[in-house]
Amino acid sequence: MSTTMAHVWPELQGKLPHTEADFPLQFSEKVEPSIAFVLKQARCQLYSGENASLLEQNAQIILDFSWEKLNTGTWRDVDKEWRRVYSYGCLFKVGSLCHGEASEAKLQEAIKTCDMGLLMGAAVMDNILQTLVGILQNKVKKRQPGEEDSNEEPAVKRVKGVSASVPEISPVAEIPRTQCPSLERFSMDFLALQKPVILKGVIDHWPAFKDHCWSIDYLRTVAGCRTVPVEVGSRYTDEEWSQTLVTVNEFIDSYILGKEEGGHVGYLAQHQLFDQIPELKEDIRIPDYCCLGEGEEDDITINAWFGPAGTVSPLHHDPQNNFLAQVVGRKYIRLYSPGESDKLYPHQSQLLHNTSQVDVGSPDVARFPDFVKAPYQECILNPGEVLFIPVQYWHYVRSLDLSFSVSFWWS
Ligand SMILES: O=C(O)CCC(=O)C(=O)O
Repeated sequence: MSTTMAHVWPELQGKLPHTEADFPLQFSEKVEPSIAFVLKQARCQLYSGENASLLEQNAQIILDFSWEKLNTGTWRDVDKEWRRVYSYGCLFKVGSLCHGEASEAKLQEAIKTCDMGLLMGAAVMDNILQTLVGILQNKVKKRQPGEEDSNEEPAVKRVKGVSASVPEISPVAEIPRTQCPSLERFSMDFLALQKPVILKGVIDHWPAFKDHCWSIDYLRTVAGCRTVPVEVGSRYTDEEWSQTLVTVNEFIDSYILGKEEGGHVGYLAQHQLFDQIPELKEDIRIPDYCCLGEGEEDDITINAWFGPAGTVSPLHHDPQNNFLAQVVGRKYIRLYSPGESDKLYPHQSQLLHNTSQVDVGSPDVARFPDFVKAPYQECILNPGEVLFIPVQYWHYVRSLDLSFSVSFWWS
């Protein structure tokens, strides 16, 4: 770890209101007076700049108290006020870490603190944590491409599970491809009929292909020090499957370059990545066809799917239309129409009712005899191609290479 010191505080401070009186701290009565008092004290300490350790202590009280609230009951029922309080706690902690000279380790901790606020908190003060993390990210030492591997073979050669076996696609089951159809053609031939199709030539202009090709090195550069949630385990239906928080660099080292002991599979599959890392969002575009939906652009959910060869998304369906855009590597995808649901043995539980009990890669035909009777369509989705998955269509996805896809859920 580098011990370089950075004077980052003046730049961060420039993004805060000029005076303490202008710094907003308004909460509903849900927030107890005792914690509201600590918030005010922390604000005063942030502006007086006299005692960073007292500020740190108060920030920690705010974080611990609100963390407890965030982890009580189901996430859906957590009051947004507590998510706001948590964000303020993160903001005060960043202030305490970055006062005076900040070591590389403190900068890294401040970045992690911002990310925790962005992931678990609710936006406060015009999403100030996003602004601050952008500044901090530019101050930390970036790993140069290949830097960590100076005595090893190039990273790309060590990528886990390169060249997983490529399944034969039966010509009768193959999902059709079409070259950049007009909006009208797509609407009439595929959307209205709810027919899957692979669109070619519709994302070639994305900066992710033209300007900064997405690669391990590029991800390290734009997001290496950022903390993100990842899924650990072969598939989300497995008992031992879990979620954890790691930096993008740690994820690449452990799960992409295979330094993780025990052959665990890790999948960076999440919807917040593009909000967290605006540089990545600038590299993609919402497909024009989404305008055929009734929702607003803000209602479109954009998911990132980044993982090594062999990651599997079990057979499931979603409540919206989907454009699954393949940026890096190839994926084997199998689709079943909603009409086949009774042959696919959905889980009984409310949580997994959209997921089949059948392991498509190795189906237990004795337990699930009707599964083999269900007709399906399949494809190998190549970089630059976009698969239209109509709403409620069952899909099973297995990456054949190191893969990065982006999905757009729209209605
Ligand atoms: O790419 C994957 O692994 C899964 C994609 C998916 O399930 C989706 O976009 O809804």
